[in-house]
Amino acid sequence: MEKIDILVVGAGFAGLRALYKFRSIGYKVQVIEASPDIGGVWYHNGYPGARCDVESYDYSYSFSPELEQEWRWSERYATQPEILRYINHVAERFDLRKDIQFNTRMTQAKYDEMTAQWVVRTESGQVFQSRFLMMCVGQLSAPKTPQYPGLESFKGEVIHSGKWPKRKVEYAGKRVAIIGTGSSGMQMTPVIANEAAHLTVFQRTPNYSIPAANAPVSDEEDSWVKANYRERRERAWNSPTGLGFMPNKTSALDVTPEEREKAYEASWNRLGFGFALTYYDILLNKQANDTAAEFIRKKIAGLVNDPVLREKLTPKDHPFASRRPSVDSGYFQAFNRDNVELADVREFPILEFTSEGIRTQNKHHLFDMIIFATGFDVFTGSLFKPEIVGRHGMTLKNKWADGPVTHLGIGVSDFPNMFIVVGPGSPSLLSNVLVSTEEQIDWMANLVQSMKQQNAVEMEVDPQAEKTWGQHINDRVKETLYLSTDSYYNGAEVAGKPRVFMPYSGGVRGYRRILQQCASEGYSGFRFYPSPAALTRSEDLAKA
Ligand code: N01
Repeated sequence: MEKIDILVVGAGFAGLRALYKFRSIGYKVQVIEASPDIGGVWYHNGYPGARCDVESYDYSYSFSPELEQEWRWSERYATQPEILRYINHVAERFDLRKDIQFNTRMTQAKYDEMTAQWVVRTESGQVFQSRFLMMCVGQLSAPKTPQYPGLESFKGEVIHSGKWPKRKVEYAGKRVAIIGTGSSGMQMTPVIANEAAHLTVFQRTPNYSIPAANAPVSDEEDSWVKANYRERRERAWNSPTGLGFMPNKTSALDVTPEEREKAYEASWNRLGFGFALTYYDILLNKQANDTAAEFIRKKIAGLVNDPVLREKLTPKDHPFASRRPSVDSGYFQAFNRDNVELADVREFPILEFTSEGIRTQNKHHLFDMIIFATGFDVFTGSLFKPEIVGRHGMTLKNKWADGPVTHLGIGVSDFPNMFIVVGPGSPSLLSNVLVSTEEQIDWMANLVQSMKQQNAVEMEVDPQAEKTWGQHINDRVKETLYLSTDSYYNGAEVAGKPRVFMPYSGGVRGYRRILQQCASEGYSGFRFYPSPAALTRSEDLAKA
């Protein structure tokens, strides 16, 4: 049995950051990773056209000014291979690999209440004992494949975007299907369309998208960012989304239509996600949102030649950004090509897979390759894969049977000495997730240091604090338009999943302040114990 201080599960951006941080303050850290290499989602999502839709300079670690200065991003929005190169560079530079064990899937983590230790078991039968368990398993790492009748009978290749093979996938000259029009489907469509003989995109819900306006980074731009990196980081940390954009203080409804048009036009080909902050109330007020949604619909109309296709590709059934919009590079334009077809599955649902393709209500589509870009069991899918057992045999799955409950998205009552990084209850997927990741990990490290100063061996969330945080999450989301539609934010992406709004919508800046306040109050809502609470209780009982 290997004894360690911090067992980190997952070697993506979060796991590597946790390793770096806790090791640098003197803890023995072990990272276990189910995959053969580092990178997390960026290891697995190698589909054509995969790139980050947060600007490269902001989707990077801020903890080392030297790292910031030496890394040279080549494009405004980095491709997946470039992000993976960056992650590998970080791992080499800070000698992280020596504390990561690959091909090691955690099957169970069980808290031993008497010794205040987590006992972690892996698929291969290895056992670790650790004081703290840190879950860095990501929110988009449990791919979801709809189970259609006949799926197994298809003779061609079937691939999920979130488990893209490491070998070269040959789609040139082939008949390809993409099912799903979220960010993954929208990113790969124009790239695959360029080379496939024929591409059919199966769409259930038309999605809003903003042009990436991607471009190479010039030397001047690179020098300018590097000379001003601290200010750029400060802006990101203090912005609502962690992207550095401050919302315009004006309401979309307080300006003339002409002024509004001008403002949207100015944001459109420049800001990516920042478009949603052109006015502060776009995500707060339906009427304000309508003005942005209408602007995007007009843009789509200008991009798609065929009027029938245009109509089908235009999102109308939900407010803009109430579900995750995409940032694309030529998605709508791809449908002007002769080799690209749209299959609207609301109009003609998929009936079955056949040995040769997909049969919908109106047609038998023939394919050589079918790509599922159908997303993930978001937020909880990866946390529920292993069995996590806290106090009194309580499993995380049971604890969260009606949806996730946490204090500040960081800890869960009944699960002492366990941390969850950028999981439910935190800004997570509503933010630049790297900003939230670093913020949380540094804060957790301070909490662990505070425990050390107080000679505490055990930390546990107060159930009342959990209730209060849950209430706060619900109060904040009611101010927004997020609840007006089904989305993976509220568990609608998986049938039978509790319909609970999972991320924290109060913004990165607000969340930061809440974390700071909690720390200044001596980590309010977290109880510290000088010896295992269960042991003390059993000794007291014995005395009585
Ligand atoms: O997954 P999604 P994704 N039949 O869940 C459809 C991040 N990301 O992999 O909307 C037919 O968004 C589903 O339809 P509907 C980003 O946070 C980031 O694209 O449920 N269709 C939808 O169209 C993103 O939000 C980058 O009606 C079915 C699609 O599949 C998240 O990952 C790049 C279906 C799933 O969309 C997930 O994106 C890529 C069915 N049975 C992704 N089931 C960056 O740039 C599902 N669909 C950083």
